[in-house]
Amino acid sequence: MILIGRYLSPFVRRVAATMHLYELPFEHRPFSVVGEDRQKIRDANPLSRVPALILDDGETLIDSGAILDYLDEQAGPERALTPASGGERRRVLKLMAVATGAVEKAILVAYEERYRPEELRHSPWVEMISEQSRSGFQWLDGEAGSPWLGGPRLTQADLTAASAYEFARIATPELFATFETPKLEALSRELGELEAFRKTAPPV
Ligand SMILES: N[C@@H](CCC(=O)N[C@@H](CS)C(=O)NCC(=O)O)C(=O)O
Repeated sequence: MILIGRYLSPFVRRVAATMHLYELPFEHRPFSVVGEDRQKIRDANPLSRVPALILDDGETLIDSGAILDYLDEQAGPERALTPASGGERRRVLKLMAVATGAVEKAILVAYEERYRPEELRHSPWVEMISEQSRSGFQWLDGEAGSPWLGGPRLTQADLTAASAYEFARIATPELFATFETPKLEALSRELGELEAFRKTAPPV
């Protein structure tokens, strides 16, 4: 399999960490969504987004949620990091929805700073999306358990939340200026103990 996208992307990272944990070998092509690799990404995904996963038979999967669904299927119900049903599944899906939502808003904030000229920025809009991101990360911090978010065992919620959190700390540190996130810090440290997660750490 071939995984397209840089590990700086929290969406690529959660897929890569999951593949390492499931011991599914893959070739990594760290193409960037900006610059000369854009066409190569578009060849795999009409939206020019990462991640994309090219399977051994040539089929290409896009969107990290759909890719994780495929990987869970490959791992089988015993090893899948997303619980199969019931309240445990609903909780993990909710945690993942908040984590991906919070980081999507952080990405928008980063894009505002990176791509929009300062004189064209509309500060109420930037404040609105910043607040959504902050609120998501604060909520996650309140939910974090000991050590895992979803309870006693590691789930996809942990990989997703830590990937999202670590990205936002790098790309939008200003979002965290007014509150502490001790539990997300602890989660990040705990996952850092796992080689499968550690080796997906984006270069800083
Ligand atoms: N819902 C998508 C989001 C993927 C996404 O937003 N990827 C970013 C990189 S972090 C990207 O490709 N951005 C380029 C763009 O959307 O133009 C997923 O879960 O895979």
